[in-house]
Amino acid sequence: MSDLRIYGIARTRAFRALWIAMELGLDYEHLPIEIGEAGAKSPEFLELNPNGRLPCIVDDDFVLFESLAITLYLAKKHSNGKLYPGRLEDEAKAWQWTMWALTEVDRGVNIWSLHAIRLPVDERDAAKRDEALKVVAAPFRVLDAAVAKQTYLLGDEFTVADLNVAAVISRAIEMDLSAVPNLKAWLARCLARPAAQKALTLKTKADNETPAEVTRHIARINRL
Ligand SMILES: N[C@@H](CCC(=O)N[C@@H](CS)C(=O)NCC(=O)O)C(=O)O
Repeated sequence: MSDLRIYGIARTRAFRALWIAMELGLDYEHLPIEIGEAGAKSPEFLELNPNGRLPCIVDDDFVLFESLAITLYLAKKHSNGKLYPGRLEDEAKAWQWTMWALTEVDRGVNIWSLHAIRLPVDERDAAKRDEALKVVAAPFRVLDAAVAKQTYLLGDEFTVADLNVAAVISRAIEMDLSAVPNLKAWLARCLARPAAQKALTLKTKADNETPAEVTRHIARINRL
């Protein structure tokens, strides 16, 4: 049995943990548990993550929740200065972009994808979808400018900063991104990486197998 266990079906934010694990070539066990009573809200899982949310990892006997804390931890532990920056300032920039992704664009992209793509057509709310586009427009221009002058967020090399931001906004690849062409090219570049493609294959399969009532439940419990 592997020392690293990643909990959460790939449709959820577990995608982020799976992507970094594949990027780092780690040996891991994936437990694709669902949200809700039988999965993330079960007594056994609540022992690991009392939030009852996905993902969570167990690394040997170390337990960690919060998807982007997981990617930062695994990158720092295993990347030997490659995916995880060695310089203090670069490390701080990786934290900056990680927190930016969570606070500025995570919710907006999620709302957009539910009301543009994932909910059954007659249950989508065009007003919520359009409002979400307005919410992400300004931060997307900031990201567009950042990757206009260099290939990746910290320079010439792909790092965990790119992985975190690209993973958070991965569903935006289906938006009309013509107003932010540098962001569009950068996102496509990040998602074309072999590890991202492998994780996306799992995510797309899980998306396609998700019943409408689960998507409806996600929208309702998160007030999206
Ligand atoms: N900030 C957390 C959010 C985790 C989260 O909301 N996960 C969703 C799936 S993507 C979940 O488990 N929702 C079920 C629920 O809220 O009951 C993270 O990034 O890990």
